[in-house]
Amino acid sequence: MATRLDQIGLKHHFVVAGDYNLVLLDQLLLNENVKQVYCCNELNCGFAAEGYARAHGAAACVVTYTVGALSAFNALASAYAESLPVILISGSPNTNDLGAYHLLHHTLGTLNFRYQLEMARHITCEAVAVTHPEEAPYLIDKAIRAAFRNRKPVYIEIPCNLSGALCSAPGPRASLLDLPESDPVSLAAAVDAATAVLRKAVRPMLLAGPRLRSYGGVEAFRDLAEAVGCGVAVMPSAKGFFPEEHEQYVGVYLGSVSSPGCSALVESADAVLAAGPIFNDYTTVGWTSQPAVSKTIHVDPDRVHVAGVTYNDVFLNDFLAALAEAAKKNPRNGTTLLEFRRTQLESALPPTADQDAPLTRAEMCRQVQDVIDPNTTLIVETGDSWFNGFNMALPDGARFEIEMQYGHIGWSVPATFGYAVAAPDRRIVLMVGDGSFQLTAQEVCQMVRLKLPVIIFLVNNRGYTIEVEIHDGPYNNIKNWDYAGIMAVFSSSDGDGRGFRATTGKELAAAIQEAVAHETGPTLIECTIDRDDCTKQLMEWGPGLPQLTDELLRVLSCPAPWTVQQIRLDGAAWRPR
Ligand code: TPU
Ligand code: MG
Repeated sequence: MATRLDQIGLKHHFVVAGDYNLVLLDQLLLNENVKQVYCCNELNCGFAAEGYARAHGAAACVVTYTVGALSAFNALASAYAESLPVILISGSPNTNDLGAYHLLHHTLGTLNFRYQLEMARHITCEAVAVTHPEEAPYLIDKAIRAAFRNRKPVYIEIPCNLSGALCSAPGPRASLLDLPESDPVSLAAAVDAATAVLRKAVRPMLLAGPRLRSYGGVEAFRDLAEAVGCGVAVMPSAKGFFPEEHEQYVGVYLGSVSSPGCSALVESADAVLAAGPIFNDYTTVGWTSQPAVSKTIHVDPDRVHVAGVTYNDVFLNDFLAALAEAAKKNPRNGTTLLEFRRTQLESALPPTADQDAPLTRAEMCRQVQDVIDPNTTLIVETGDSWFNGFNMALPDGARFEIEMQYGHIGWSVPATFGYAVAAPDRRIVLMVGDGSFQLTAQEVCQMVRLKLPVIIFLVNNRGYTIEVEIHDGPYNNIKNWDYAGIMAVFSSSDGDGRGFRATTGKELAAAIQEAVAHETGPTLIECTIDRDDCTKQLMEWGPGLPQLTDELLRVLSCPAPWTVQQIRLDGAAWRPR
């Protein structure tokens, strides 16, 4: 296992120790090329690996049986949704325990020791359990190969008593990391069909989707864009996959809450090539906006849909590269870009607020924007931080990370930790809301432990503002914390994390100055803003999501034939029509 993790290029793996994995951890420590990084809990451990995979291409984490693995599963599901090859390794009962009728701790207290493997199958593309030392090299390779081919997580279970057993040495890594090749006939046909569509189009557009990076298409997409010469928009989770300073860049496409001028271009296009998109309820703003299917060349990771025909076994990277070769620039393709530029007002810099007035969201964003340089990775958490992030300008080289398909609040803190471990030379900036932070806050202590100079903007708006905009109630209020003060707790006597609270523009500017200069640990800046001070995009997007409204209740709940009257929970009775 250690040799393979090393050979696939991992420099670290993330760990929470437990008595089902201790011997395995000893074995992994023998390979000094792959360092162990410890986490506070297994959910965070999984998310740290997820964040590491974003920066490094792949990741591994090691946990103990059931009590550990079941927590890590949530993060593994995130890696599935976000298309990241994360390898989850779990210790498991000894191979003789079942036959010996041994009931074991950390289990359900039954003799079923298979449930964890069965559960893992639903959230991985390959789940294997080693049951004999000689099977280990084969099964480990099988899982790792699947993770790289599918860009999805995998699960490997290793019994305690086999963790130190001898097995045959692994050979050279051979084809472990190879991606499958496209079917040449399908590929050529798909490229022909797409070329014909693009050649005919007068107002073509390119749209980058979240799967573009996972499936290795970022460079080919750029080549294609330049070959076609048309406008390029990105979906929110693909922000940063096409340079924002490029002359063809037109903004973030998110239906009615797109960046200015962008949705009109995408929706009026007569051909849209969408590369690795995910159109879900969030990204279509509650199914209100999506480029017309009949006009879309829809490029999935392993197939392409053009003009009502699906070309299977055509891989995204191959397709984009081949199309970039075939596509010719059509002088008319620049029309939409020209229109776009005309509609753009001179982008005025946001006004600087009165520096002694209470801090506002707009002033906070204005100052965060100044921190983002070409070497920055901006990570944004679920909440209004998403929308704050979409609005930030990324200079060339800057990167952007978001977990918008899975949308697990609390993801960002451990994922930022993992990302920072993988990319120690980048400036890592996190924007996270108070509600999200409360889920996984403790992982900041690991940033302190490893002296990672992450800058955390903790947006304290006293609640779940994103939920307030979707559907409000008392459940959106949360207990306030002394977020700045928590850094002293995490630093204790052996760390150097710093915490500041900014209630005005002046305090924020001073805190940012300290944060940028602080190199021996993370800095958390608690930005206190009003509960209702949110982006106008959130105000429009939130109510647009399908909710359980009375109208939907009436449409969806078909009473059973014997029901004469149903009692609503609020006490009001209604009769089925
Ligand atoms: O900026 P703001 O106030 O919107 O962000 P904050 O304070 O982080 O609040 C986020 C609120 C939120 C919840 C409670 N966003 N989504 N949810 C639902 C949710 C619950 N549990 C998990 C694990 N993930 C979720 N997305
Ligand atoms: Mg909040």
